[in-house]
Amino acid sequence: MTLKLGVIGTGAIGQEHIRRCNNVLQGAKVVAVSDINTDGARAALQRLNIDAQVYQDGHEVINSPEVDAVLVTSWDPTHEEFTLAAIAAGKPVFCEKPLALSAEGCRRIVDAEIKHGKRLVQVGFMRPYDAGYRALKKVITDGEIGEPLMLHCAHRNQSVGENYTTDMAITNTLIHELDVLRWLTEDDYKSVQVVFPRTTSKSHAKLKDPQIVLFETQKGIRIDVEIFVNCAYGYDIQCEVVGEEGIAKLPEPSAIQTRKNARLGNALLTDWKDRFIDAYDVELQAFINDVKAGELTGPSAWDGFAASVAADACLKAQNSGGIEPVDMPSRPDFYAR
Ligand code: NAD
Ligand code: NAI
Ligand code: ISE
Repeated sequence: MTLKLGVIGTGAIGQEHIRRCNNVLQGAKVVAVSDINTDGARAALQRLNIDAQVYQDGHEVINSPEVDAVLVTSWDPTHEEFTLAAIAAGKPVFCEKPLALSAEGCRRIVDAEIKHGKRLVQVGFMRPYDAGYRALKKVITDGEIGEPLMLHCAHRNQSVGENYTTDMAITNTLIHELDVLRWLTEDDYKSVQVVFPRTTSKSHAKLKDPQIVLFETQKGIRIDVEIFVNCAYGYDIQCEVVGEEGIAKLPEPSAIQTRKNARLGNALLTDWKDRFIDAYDVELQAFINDVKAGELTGPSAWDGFAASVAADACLKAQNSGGIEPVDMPSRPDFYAR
């Protein structure tokens, strides 16, 4: 059986996901799309040479009898509404991160899913599917570096647009670390502080960039994450784990080394699409397979909620300048691992 997908939002990642579902992955095809920019949606389908129904509204996609499962790839503030609507329609939904803009919004999704009685939501946290992060986690769980004591991380984007504001460094960018570092350390955050170094001249009035986010976890691990979204030089994700017996570092993406003009060089990537291209393939194939098997196993609405609980504390810390607690409720049995 081919799983028929509806995609809400045909922007950068929407187009990437449509392409991979139809041309790369097995067992699914996109049959319906919507975007507030309907012409843009039509143009995207034409460019991708894909024949799918274009609807005016995301709710029409969700409720179309032709659609078995939904991908939400529209802007962050729309995720909660469409995910709740998919749950109400009883359809599995893959929602890009963040699941909602606040923990309160994620909680509404968690409550709706529990009321439905079966998992329907997978959040687009793709890093646990990345081969590098998986290898890093294995080194830790195999005990090769002893107990983790400190993590030094960086999340750098080449540049962002004028609509990207100081809070989005947390809700749109750091949200990946908020998820993957929980998964990597099998720990929860206890408190957080945000400090602002001198702002780059490449930023604008509504964005303080870079930012440094400092966490303490329940086990006492100290984590620093630099978020620098106008770093200019490339797309760069770093994660170094300092343990009792050694250090483990996320591998660099493979790149050809050149020797030219008396210089030794390794090209760097510039775009998240390329950096995590394989991880996106694996996460969506897992979603398709799990929907067909009748049981979702990837990043859950609870994982989306957990990341947003930490994000809320980070937003508070951005404004207070102080150390803010992260109060994570205990995991309901419904989401038992
Ligand atoms: P984008 O601006 O290129 O695309 C968003 C699209 O959504 C636009 O075409 C817009 O017209 C459409 N849209 C907005 N509101 C809508 C609505 N109510 N109904 C239908 N369409 C609507 O942005 P993007 O870079 O593609 O990001 C989209 C989402 O994907 C964001 O939530 C972002 O956080 C997420 N994202 C995730 C990753 C990742 O690494 N997992 C990478 C990029 C983006
Ligand atoms: P696992 O299969 O035991 O799952 C780990 C548990 O942690 C799951 O119950 C899940 O709810 C939770 N979890 C998943 N992603 C999380 C996240 N991002 N943050 C916090 N919690 C998270 O452990 P395993 O095998 O190490 O898998 C880890 C993740 O990678 C899972 O999401 C898994 O589905 C996914 N994965 C699956 C592949 C597949 O082929 N099915 C391949 C690669 C990754
Ligand atoms: C974008 O939405 C993503 O999810 C990328 O992975 C991240 O690096 C970027 O900062 C976000 O804007």
